[in-house]
Amino acid sequence: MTFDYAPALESRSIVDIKASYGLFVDGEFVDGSGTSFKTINPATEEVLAEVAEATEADVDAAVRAARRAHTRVWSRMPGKERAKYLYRIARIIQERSRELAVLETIDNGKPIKESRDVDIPVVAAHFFYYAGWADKLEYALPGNGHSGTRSLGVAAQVIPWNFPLLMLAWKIAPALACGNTVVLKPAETTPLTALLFAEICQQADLPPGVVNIVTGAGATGQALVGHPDVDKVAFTGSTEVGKAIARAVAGTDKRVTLELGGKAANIVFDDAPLDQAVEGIVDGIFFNQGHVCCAGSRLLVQESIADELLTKLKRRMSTLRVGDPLDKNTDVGAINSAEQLARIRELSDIGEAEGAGRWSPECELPTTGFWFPPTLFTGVTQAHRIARDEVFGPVLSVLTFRTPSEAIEKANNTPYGLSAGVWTDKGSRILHMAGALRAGVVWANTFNKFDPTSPFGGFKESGYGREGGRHGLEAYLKGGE
Ligand code: TAP
Repeated sequence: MTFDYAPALESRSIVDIKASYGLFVDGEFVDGSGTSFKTINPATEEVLAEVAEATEADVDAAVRAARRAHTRVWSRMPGKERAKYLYRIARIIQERSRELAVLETIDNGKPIKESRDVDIPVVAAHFFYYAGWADKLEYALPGNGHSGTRSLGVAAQVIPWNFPLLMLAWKIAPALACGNTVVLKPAETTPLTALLFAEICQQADLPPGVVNIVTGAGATGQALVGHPDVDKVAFTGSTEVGKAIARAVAGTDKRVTLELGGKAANIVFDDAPLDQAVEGIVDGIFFNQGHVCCAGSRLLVQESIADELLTKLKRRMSTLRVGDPLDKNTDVGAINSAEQLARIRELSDIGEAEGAGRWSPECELPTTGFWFPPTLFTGVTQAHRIARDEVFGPVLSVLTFRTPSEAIEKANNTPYGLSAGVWTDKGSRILHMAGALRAGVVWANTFNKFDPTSPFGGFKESGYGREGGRHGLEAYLKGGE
């Protein structure tokens, strides 16, 4: 699904952003009982809207609505009927994809060509995929001819700002297919597409209370995951907050899945197709400004080809266009927030102070908004902070290795274990590396490929549980993992 986008200003006018938004509870938009916060366009710092900050009482009302909807309607509905709603939502997402893409780009800062060609089509694909599962999870109840679900009940879902609508789809589509109802909290800096999704639920006539959206900051998320009447907590975000959530639910019978941070190695062997590898490296770290949990933020390159690869990589980086996210030619958009920009700057300055060589192509950054150029660090050692900490920005650390076992040792030398990439001509080496790398996803001669049929998730401090594919259903079913 591609569209020819008109110039930025015209694109901006195709979305109707309201001055203020309430919460979506029990099928309606309602005022919150607390204060509100502003969401801004990170590319311009323009205030987009005032959004309700859900209090504990608001969260409680949303959880109650979800419980009622689960008990009275959704868990009793035959799977084939639930599927119809999911298919309807998927089709409306396709129909309104242009509006969703523009809104995502305005609220998040990501290039329109990414929200248009990746985020929104994959969101629709998730709803189509899980719609197909809804009638395959039933079991027959003895005697009465009706079927039942193995649903858990009410799912509390908390998501980050880097793929706002896609993370929502990863959470809501499997939960609903399995017969659960949800209360979802989007990130504070990117609430708008979740609120537009609430409108889509109304348009699809989804029964009230099946999906509830509570906006707010960390305290709202805390109230939601801590609510005594939620059965399942699904969190995507930082390892730090993930650990706090695991502590908060310890000792309860809430089921939990955590999708957390990463520090992926993208490993290039001397027999790799180098031009293809350069494209994969660029996509691995500069896609979505590097705000990607599975970003290939550590490039491990075999020593004998390091100079040649770096020359090609710098040449390719020099062609990246940084700027207006609504311009369809833009490759690297705005950093999502002033806080995230400060973190990227701090870690990059530490990298330089610790002795790594810093390089960025010449590029003129806009004077308003939050921007950081595509950046490369060479001469990085494993002791450097930029090789260890998740930067979550367009910053690549380059390390070298001589042997496959050294590559494996370096790649695994991280508390994270979400993803990795391997570039080589040898099939046997791909299989060997895939077995040896402690990462939930290992891409071979490609990077950042997402599909609803594939499970995604981490080892170690990258969390536990899987989203996507058949595996993604288990987290929402009784008798699952
Ligand atoms: P976080 O700061 O952890 O925030 C994630 C969500 O949790 C936000 O909605 C946040 O609200 C909320 N939150 C904050 N404190 C909370 C608390 N004590 N209890 C409950 N909820 C709380 O992460 P982020 O900065 O938005 O996202 C970046 C991180 O997410 C990176 O580490 C990245 O690797 C990770 N991530 C992982 C994946 C997967 S699939 N593994 C995918 C995307 C991102 P606020 O918006 O108000 O902070």
